[in-house]
Amino acid sequence: MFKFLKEKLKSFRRKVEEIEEKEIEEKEVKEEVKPKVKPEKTEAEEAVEAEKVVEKTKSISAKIKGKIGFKEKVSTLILKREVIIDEKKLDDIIPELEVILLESDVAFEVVEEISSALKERLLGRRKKIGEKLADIVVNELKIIIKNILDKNKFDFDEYIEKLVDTRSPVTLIFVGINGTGKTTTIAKLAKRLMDKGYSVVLAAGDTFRAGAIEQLEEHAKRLGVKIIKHKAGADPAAVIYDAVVHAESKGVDFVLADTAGRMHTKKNLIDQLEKIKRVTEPDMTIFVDESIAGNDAVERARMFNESVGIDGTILTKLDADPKGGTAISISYVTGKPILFFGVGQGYDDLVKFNSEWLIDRIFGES
Ligand SMILES: Nc1nc2c(ncn2[C@@H]2O[C@H](COP(=O)(O)OP(=O)(O)OP(=O)(O)O)[C@@H](O)[C@H]2O)c(=O)[nH]1
Ligand SMILES: [Mg+2]
Repeated sequence: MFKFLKEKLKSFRRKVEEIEEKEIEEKEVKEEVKPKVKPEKTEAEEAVEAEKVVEKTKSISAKIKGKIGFKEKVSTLILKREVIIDEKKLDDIIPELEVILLESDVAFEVVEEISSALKERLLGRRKKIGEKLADIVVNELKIIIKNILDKNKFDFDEYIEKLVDTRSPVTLIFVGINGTGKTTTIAKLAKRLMDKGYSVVLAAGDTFRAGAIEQLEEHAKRLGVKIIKHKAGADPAAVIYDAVVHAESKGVDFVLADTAGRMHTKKNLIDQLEKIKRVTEPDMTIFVDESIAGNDAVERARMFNESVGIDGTILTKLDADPKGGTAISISYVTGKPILFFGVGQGYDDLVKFNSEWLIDRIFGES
Protein backbone atom coordinates (compact mmCIF):
# COMPACT_ATOMS: atom_id res chain seq x y z
CA MET A 1 0.00 0.00 0.00
CA PHE A 2 1.30 3.47 -0.98
CA LYS A 3 4.78 2.14 -1.89
CA PHE A 4 5.47 4.93 -4.38
CA LEU A 5 4.46 7.73 -2.01
CA LYS A 6 6.38 6.18 0.90
CA GLU A 7 9.58 5.90 -1.14
CA LYS A 8 9.21 9.47 -2.34
CA LEU A 9 8.65 10.75 1.19
CA LYS A 10 11.74 8.87 2.37
CA SER A 11 13.87 10.46 -0.31
CA PHE A 12 12.33 13.85 0.53
CA ARG A 13 13.38 13.32 4.13
CA ARG A 14 16.93 12.49 3.03
CA LYS A 15 17.01 15.64 0.97
CA VAL A 16 15.98 17.75 4.00
CA GLU A 17 18.67 15.99 6.03
CA GLU A 18 21.24 16.82 3.36
CA ILE A 19 20.20 20.48 3.39
CA GLU A 20 20.74 20.55 7.12
CA GLU A 21 24.06 18.71 6.99
CA LYS A 22 25.33 21.10 4.37
CA GLU A 23 24.35 24.04 6.52
CA ILE A 24 26.15 22.60 9.56
CA GLU A 25 29.27 21.97 7.47
CA GLU A 26 29.25 25.53 6.21
CA LYS A 27 28.97 26.81 9.78
CA GLU A 28 31.79 24.60 10.95
CA VAL A 29 34.07 25.92 8.23
CA LYS A 30 33.36 29.44 9.46
CA GLU A 31 33.94 28.34 13.07
CA GLU A 32 37.34 26.88 12.31
CA VAL A 33 38.62 30.31 11.39
CA LYS A 34 37.92 31.47 14.95
CA PRO A 35 40.02 30.06 17.83
CA LYS A 36 38.07 27.65 20.03
CA VAL A 37 38.08 28.28 23.75
CA LYS A 38 37.76 24.67 24.89
CA PRO A 39 38.52 22.49 21.89
CA GLU A 40 38.46 19.25 23.89
CA LYS A 41 34.65 19.42 24.40
CA THR A 42 32.13 18.25 21.86
CA GLU A 43 29.67 20.75 20.45
CA ALA A 44 26.73 19.04 22.10
CA GLU A 45 28.43 19.21 25.53
CA GLU A 46 29.19 22.83 24.99
CA ALA A 47 25.64 23.56 23.97
CA VAL A 48 24.17 21.87 27.05
CA GLU A 49 26.60 23.73 29.27
CA ALA A 50 25.87 26.97 27.49
CA GLU A 51 22.15 26.59 28.07
CA LYS A 52 22.64 25.91 31.79
CA VAL A 53 24.90 28.90 32.13
CA VAL A 54 22.48 31.24 30.44
CA GLU A 55 19.73 30.13 32.81
CA LYS A 56 22.00 30.80 35.74
CA THR A 57 23.02 34.18 34.42
CA LYS A 58 19.38 35.23 34.37
CA SER A 59 18.74 34.47 38.03
CA ILE A 60 22.05 35.64 39.39
CA SER A 61 22.68 38.48 37.01
CA ALA A 62 24.00 40.68 39.83
CA LYS A 63 26.83 38.29 40.52
CA ILE A 64 28.13 37.89 37.01
CA LYS A 65 29.21 41.40 36.26
CA GLY A 66 32.84 40.34 36.27
CA LYS A 67 32.13 37.43 33.89
CA ILE A 68 30.51 39.40 31.06
CA GLY A 69 33.05 38.19 28.54
CA PHE A 70 32.16 34.60 29.29
CA LYS A 71 28.41 35.30 29.07
CA GLU A 72 28.82 36.79 25.64
CA LYS A 73 30.72 33.75 24.50
CA VAL A 74 27.93 31.53 25.80
CA SER A 75 25.27 33.50 23.92
CA THR A 76 27.14 33.17 20.66
CA LEU A 77 27.45 29.45 21.21
CA ILE A 78 23.68 29.22 21.48
CA LEU A 79 22.98 31.52 18.60
CA LYS A 80 25.30 29.71 16.26
CA ARG A 81 23.39 26.46 16.88
CA GLU A 82 19.91 27.91 16.96
CA VAL A 83 18.71 27.99 13.43
CA ILE A 84 15.71 29.96 12.32
CA ILE A 85 13.77 28.38 9.48
CA ASP A 86 13.73 31.11 6.89
CA GLU A 87 12.16 31.70 3.47
CA LYS A 88 15.26 30.44 1.66
CA LYS A 89 15.21 27.14 3.46
CA LEU A 90 11.51 26.68 2.70
CA ASP A 91 12.19 27.48 -0.95
CA ASP A 92 14.66 24.59 -0.95
CA ILE A 93 12.18 22.22 0.65
CA ILE A 94 8.59 22.99 -0.36
CA PRO A 95 8.73 22.83 -4.19
CA GLU A 96 10.25 19.36 -3.94
CA LEU A 97 7.40 18.26 -1.68
CA GLU A 98 4.80 19.74 -4.03
CA VAL A 99 6.13 17.66 -6.93
CA ILE A 100 6.02 14.49 -4.82
CA LEU A 101 2.43 15.15 -3.81
CA LEU A 102 1.32 15.91 -7.36
CA GLU A 103 3.06 12.77 -8.65
CA SER A 104 1.21 10.84 -5.97
CA ASP A 105 -2.19 12.01 -7.26
CA VAL A 106 -2.88 14.50 -4.50
CA ALA A 107 -5.39 16.97 -5.99
CA PHE A 108 -3.94 20.34 -6.96
CA GLU A 109 -5.99 22.34 -4.46
CA VAL A 110 -4.95 19.98 -1.67
CA VAL A 111 -1.27 20.35 -2.64
CA GLU A 112 -1.74 24.11 -2.43
CA GLU A 113 -3.34 23.80 0.99
CA ILE A 114 -0.54 21.55 2.30
CA SER A 115 2.10 23.82 0.86
CA SER A 116 0.73 27.04 2.33
CA ALA A 117 -0.02 25.43 5.70
CA LEU A 118 3.53 24.08 5.86
CA LYS A 119 4.97 27.47 5.07
CA GLU A 120 2.81 29.13 7.68
CA ARG A 121 3.77 26.62 10.37
CA LEU A 122 7.49 26.61 9.61
CA LEU A 123 8.46 30.12 8.60
CA GLY A 124 10.38 31.88 11.35
CA ARG A 125 10.37 28.82 13.58
CA ARG A 126 13.44 28.43 15.80
CA LYS A 127 15.01 25.02 15.61
CA LYS A 128 16.08 24.04 19.09
CA ILE A 129 19.48 22.56 19.86
CA GLY A 130 19.49 18.89 18.88
CA GLU A 131 16.27 19.17 16.86
CA LYS A 132 16.43 17.81 13.34
CA LEU A 133 14.97 19.85 10.52
CA ALA A 134 13.73 16.68 8.79
CA ASP A 135 11.82 15.63 11.92
CA ILE A 136 10.22 19.04 12.21
CA VAL A 137 9.14 19.11 8.57
CA VAL A 138 7.79 15.55 8.51
CA ASN A 139 5.91 15.99 11.79
CA GLU A 140 4.33 19.20 10.57
CA LEU A 141 3.41 17.48 7.31
CA LYS A 142 1.68 14.68 9.22
CA ILE A 143 -0.29 17.20 11.28
CA ILE A 144 -1.36 19.12 8.17
CA ILE A 145 -2.47 15.98 6.31
CA LYS A 146 -4.32 14.78 9.41
CA ASN A 147 -6.14 18.12 9.64
CA ILE A 148 -7.11 17.83 5.97
CA LEU A 149 -8.38 14.27 6.48
CA ASP A 150 -10.33 15.25 9.59
CA LYS A 151 -11.91 18.31 8.02
CA ASN A 152 -15.20 16.47 7.46
CA LYS A 153 -14.91 14.06 10.35
CA PHE A 154 -17.88 11.75 10.72
CA ASP A 155 -18.42 8.64 12.78
CA PHE A 156 -20.41 6.18 10.67
CA ASP A 157 -21.09 3.75 13.53
CA GLU A 158 -22.27 6.46 15.86
CA TYR A 159 -24.52 7.92 13.16
CA ILE A 160 -26.21 4.68 12.16
CA GLU A 161 -26.62 3.56 15.76
CA LYS A 162 -28.66 6.68 16.46
CA LEU A 163 -30.54 6.42 13.17
CA VAL A 164 -31.50 2.80 13.57
CA ASP A 165 -33.09 3.66 16.92
CA THR A 166 -35.41 6.15 15.27
CA ARG A 167 -36.40 4.33 12.11
CA SER A 168 -36.50 0.99 10.43
CA PRO A 169 -35.14 0.35 7.93
CA VAL A 170 -32.15 2.62 7.44
CA THR A 171 -31.63 2.74 3.69
CA LEU A 172 -28.20 3.15 2.14
CA ILE A 173 -27.75 3.35 -1.61
CA PHE A 174 -24.40 2.92 -3.33
CA VAL A 175 -23.51 4.85 -6.46
CA GLY A 176 -20.50 5.31 -8.70
CA ILE A 177 -19.04 4.41 -12.06
CA ASN A 178 -18.54 0.83 -13.35
CA GLY A 179 -16.26 -1.65 -11.70
CA THR A 180 -15.13 0.41 -8.72
CA GLY A 181 -16.33 -2.06 -6.09
CA LYS A 182 -19.91 -1.05 -5.26
CA THR A 183 -21.34 -4.57 -5.12
CA THR A 184 -18.37 -6.02 -3.23
CA THR A 185 -18.50 -3.16 -0.75
CA ILE A 186 -22.22 -3.75 -0.14
CA ALA A 187 -21.43 -7.37 0.72
CA LYS A 188 -18.60 -6.30 3.04
CA LEU A 189 -20.78 -3.74 4.78
CA ALA A 190 -23.66 -6.23 5.10
CA LYS A 191 -21.29 -8.59 6.90
CA ARG A 192 -19.99 -5.80 9.12
CA LEU A 193 -23.53 -4.76 10.10
CA MET A 194 -24.56 -8.37 10.75
CA ASP A 195 -21.44 -8.87 12.88
CA LYS A 196 -22.71 -5.95 14.98
CA GLY A 197 -26.03 -7.73 15.41
CA TYR A 198 -28.14 -5.83 12.87
CA SER A 199 -30.47 -7.42 10.30
CA VAL A 200 -29.89 -6.58 6.64
CA VAL A 201 -31.65 -6.94 3.30
CA LEU A 202 -29.95 -6.38 -0.04
CA ALA A 203 -31.67 -4.67 -2.99
CA ALA A 204 -30.57 -5.75 -6.46
CA GLY A 205 -30.83 -2.27 -7.94
CA ASP A 206 -28.36 -2.93 -10.75
CA THR A 207 -30.87 -4.24 -13.24
CA PHE A 208 -28.77 -3.06 -16.15
CA ARG A 209 -25.46 -4.97 -16.28
CA ALA A 210 -25.68 -8.61 -17.33
CA GLY A 211 -24.96 -10.85 -14.36
CA ALA A 212 -25.22 -8.06 -11.79
CA ILE A 213 -28.29 -9.54 -10.05
CA GLU A 214 -26.66 -12.98 -9.91
CA GLN A 215 -23.47 -11.46 -8.51
CA LEU A 216 -25.35 -9.86 -5.61
CA GLU A 217 -27.38 -13.07 -5.14
CA GLU A 218 -24.17 -15.03 -4.77
CA HIS A 219 -22.98 -12.69 -2.02
CA ALA A 220 -26.39 -12.90 -0.33
CA LYS A 221 -26.20 -16.69 -0.38
CA ARG A 222 -22.69 -16.75 1.09
CA LEU A 223 -23.59 -14.25 3.80
CA GLY A 224 -27.00 -15.79 4.53
CA VAL A 225 -28.87 -12.56 3.90
CA LYS A 226 -32.15 -11.87 2.09
CA ILE A 227 -32.12 -10.22 -1.33
CA ILE A 228 -34.96 -8.43 -3.06
CA LYS A 229 -34.72 -8.59 -6.85
CA HIS A 230 -36.75 -8.08 -9.99
CA LYS A 231 -35.99 -9.21 -13.53
CA ALA A 232 -33.07 -7.80 -15.50
CA GLY A 233 -34.05 -4.50 -17.10
CA ALA A 234 -36.62 -3.65 -14.40
CA ASP A 235 -36.89 -0.16 -12.89
CA PRO A 236 -34.21 0.05 -10.17
CA ALA A 237 -36.28 2.55 -8.17
CA ALA A 238 -39.07 -0.05 -7.96
CA VAL A 239 -36.68 -2.79 -6.80
CA ILE A 240 -35.20 -0.64 -4.03
CA TYR A 241 -38.66 0.59 -3.02
CA ASP A 242 -39.82 -3.04 -2.69
CA ALA A 243 -36.80 -3.82 -0.53
CA VAL A 244 -37.65 -0.91 1.76
CA VAL A 245 -41.29 -2.04 2.05
CA HIS A 246 -40.14 -5.60 2.76
CA ALA A 247 -37.72 -4.37 5.45
CA GLU A 248 -40.42 -2.22 7.01
CA SER A 249 -42.85 -5.10 7.24
CA LYS A 250 -40.25 -7.50 8.67
CA GLY A 251 -38.56 -5.02 10.98
CA VAL A 252 -35.22 -5.34 9.18
CA ASP A 253 -32.66 -2.75 10.30
CA PHE A 254 -30.86 -1.97 7.03
CA VAL A 255 -31.49 -1.95 3.29
CA LEU A 256 -28.28 -1.88 1.28
CA ALA A 257 -29.13 -1.00 -2.32
CA ASP A 258 -26.90 -1.74 -5.29
CA THR A 259 -27.13 0.42 -8.41
CA ALA A 260 -25.69 0.06 -11.90
CA GLY A 261 -22.34 1.69 -12.55
CA ARG A 262 -22.74 4.89 -14.54
CA MET A 263 -20.60 7.70 -15.82
CA HIS A 264 -21.23 11.03 -14.16
CA THR A 265 -21.36 12.55 -17.64
CA LYS A 266 -24.43 10.55 -18.79
CA LYS A 267 -27.35 12.81 -17.98
CA ASN A 268 -30.11 10.21 -18.41
CA LEU A 269 -28.35 7.82 -16.04
CA ILE A 270 -27.77 10.52 -13.46
CA ASP A 271 -31.47 11.45 -13.78
CA GLN A 272 -32.29 7.81 -13.03
CA LEU A 273 -30.37 8.08 -9.76
CA GLU A 274 -32.34 11.17 -8.90
CA LYS A 275 -35.52 9.19 -9.44
CA ILE A 276 -34.23 6.38 -7.20
CA LYS A 277 -33.53 8.92 -4.49
CA ARG A 278 -36.89 10.59 -4.87
CA VAL A 279 -38.81 7.31 -4.69
CA THR A 280 -36.83 5.52 -1.99
CA GLU A 281 -35.69 8.47 0.20
CA PRO A 282 -32.41 6.88 1.28
CA ASP A 283 -30.80 7.88 4.56
CA MET A 284 -27.42 7.97 2.91
CA THR A 285 -26.19 8.03 -0.66
CA ILE A 286 -22.74 6.54 -0.61
CA PHE A 287 -20.31 7.19 -3.43
CA VAL A 288 -17.92 4.32 -4.15
CA ASP A 289 -14.75 4.77 -6.13
CA GLU A 290 -11.33 3.22 -6.35
CA SER A 291 -8.23 4.71 -4.81
CA ILE A 292 -6.12 3.70 -7.83
CA ALA A 293 -8.08 6.09 -10.08
CA GLY A 294 -6.31 9.10 -8.56
CA ASN A 295 -7.54 12.51 -9.65
CA ASP A 296 -10.24 10.92 -11.83
CA ALA A 297 -11.89 9.47 -8.73
CA VAL A 298 -11.74 12.84 -6.97
CA GLU A 299 -13.26 14.57 -9.98
CA ARG A 300 -16.03 11.97 -10.23
CA ALA A 301 -16.81 12.35 -6.53
CA ARG A 302 -17.13 16.09 -7.03
CA MET A 303 -19.45 15.60 -10.04
CA PHE A 304 -21.63 12.95 -8.35
CA ASN A 305 -21.93 15.22 -5.35
CA GLU A 306 -22.95 18.17 -7.49
CA SER A 307 -25.47 16.23 -9.59
CA VAL A 308 -26.91 13.54 -7.31
CA GLY A 309 -25.71 14.61 -3.87
CA ILE A 310 -23.60 12.24 -1.82
CA ASP A 311 -23.27 11.87 1.93
CA GLY A 312 -19.90 10.19 1.99
CA THR A 313 -17.38 8.14 0.08
CA ILE A 314 -16.08 4.62 0.34
CA LEU A 315 -12.68 4.35 -1.27
CA THR A 316 -11.83 0.84 -2.46
CA LYS A 317 -8.66 -0.93 -3.62
CA LEU A 318 -6.29 0.91 -1.28
CA ASP A 319 -4.37 -2.37 -1.12
CA ALA A 320 -3.53 -1.98 -4.82
CA ASP A 321 -2.76 1.74 -4.75
CA PRO A 322 0.90 2.77 -4.72
CA LYS A 323 0.14 6.47 -4.39
CA GLY A 324 -2.49 7.41 -1.83
CA GLY A 325 -3.30 10.86 -3.17
CA THR A 326 -6.98 9.99 -3.70
CA ALA A 327 -7.40 9.12 -0.04
CA ILE A 328 -5.71 12.36 0.99
CA SER A 329 -7.79 14.51 -1.35
CA ILE A 330 -11.29 13.15 -1.86
CA SER A 331 -12.93 14.35 1.34
CA TYR A 332 -11.31 17.79 1.20
CA VAL A 333 -12.51 18.30 -2.38
CA THR A 334 -16.07 17.03 -1.94
CA GLY A 335 -16.60 18.34 1.58
CA LYS A 336 -18.02 14.92 2.42
CA PRO A 337 -16.44 12.35 4.74
CA ILE A 338 -14.69 9.14 3.80
CA LEU A 339 -16.64 6.39 5.53
CA PHE A 340 -14.58 3.29 4.81
CA PHE A 341 -11.57 2.05 2.93
CA GLY A 342 -11.68 -1.17 0.92
CA VAL A 343 -8.38 -2.98 1.40
CA GLY A 344 -8.88 -6.29 -0.40
CA GLN A 345 -11.38 -8.66 -1.93
CA GLY A 346 -12.40 -10.51 1.24
CA TYR A 347 -15.53 -9.70 3.23
CA ASP A 348 -13.50 -8.41 6.15
CA ASP A 349 -11.28 -6.17 4.04
CA LEU A 350 -13.14 -3.03 5.03
CA VAL A 351 -11.55 -0.48 7.35
CA LYS A 352 -13.57 2.23 9.01
CA PHE A 353 -12.13 5.63 8.18
CA ASN A 354 -9.55 6.77 10.66
CA SER A 355 -7.07 9.51 9.78
CA GLU A 356 -4.39 8.09 12.06
CA TRP A 357 -4.64 4.71 10.39
CA LEU A 358 -4.06 6.37 7.04
CA ILE A 359 -1.18 8.54 8.31
CA ASP A 360 0.48 5.39 9.67
CA ARG A 361 0.12 3.69 6.30
CA ILE A 362 1.64 6.68 4.50
CA PHE A 363 4.49 7.52 6.86
CA GLY A 364 5.01 4.27 8.76
CA GLU A 365 6.89 1.12 7.83
CA SER A 366 3.83 -1.13 7.30
N1 LIG B 1 -8.00 -5.39 -4.44
C1 LIG B 1 -9.25 -5.00 -4.21
N2 LIG B 1 -10.21 -5.34 -5.08
C2 LIG B 1 -11.48 -4.94 -4.84
C3 LIG B 1 -11.81 -4.14 -3.72
N3 LIG B 1 -13.14 -3.88 -3.77
C4 LIG B 1 -13.60 -4.48 -4.88
N4 LIG B 1 -12.62 -5.13 -5.54
C5 LIG B 1 -12.70 -5.89 -6.79
O1 LIG B 1 -13.08 -5.02 -7.83
C6 LIG B 1 -13.81 -5.73 -8.82
C7 LIG B 1 -15.09 -4.99 -9.14
O2 LIG B 1 -15.92 -5.03 -7.99
P1 LIG B 1 -17.51 -4.91 -8.05
O3 LIG B 1 -17.97 -4.94 -6.65
O4 LIG B 1 -18.09 -5.88 -8.99
O5 LIG B 1 -17.62 -3.45 -8.65
P2 LIG B 1 -18.94 -2.66 -9.08
O6 LIG B 1 -18.68 -1.24 -8.81
O7 LIG B 1 -20.11 -3.26 -8.44
O8 LIG B 1 -18.93 -2.93 -10.65
P3 LIG B 1 -20.18 -2.76 -11.67
O9 LIG B 1 -21.32 -3.51 -11.07
O10 LIG B 1 -19.70 -3.38 -12.93
O11 LIG B 1 -20.43 -1.33 -11.81
C8 LIG B 1 -14.02 -7.13 -8.26
O12 LIG B 1 -13.08 -8.00 -8.82
C9 LIG B 1 -13.76 -6.95 -6.76
O13 LIG B 1 -13.31 -8.13 -6.15
C10 LIG B 1 -10.75 -3.78 -2.81
O14 LIG B 1 -10.91 -3.06 -1.82
N5 LIG B 1 -9.49 -4.23 -3.11
MG1 LIG C 1 -21.87 -3.94 -9.22
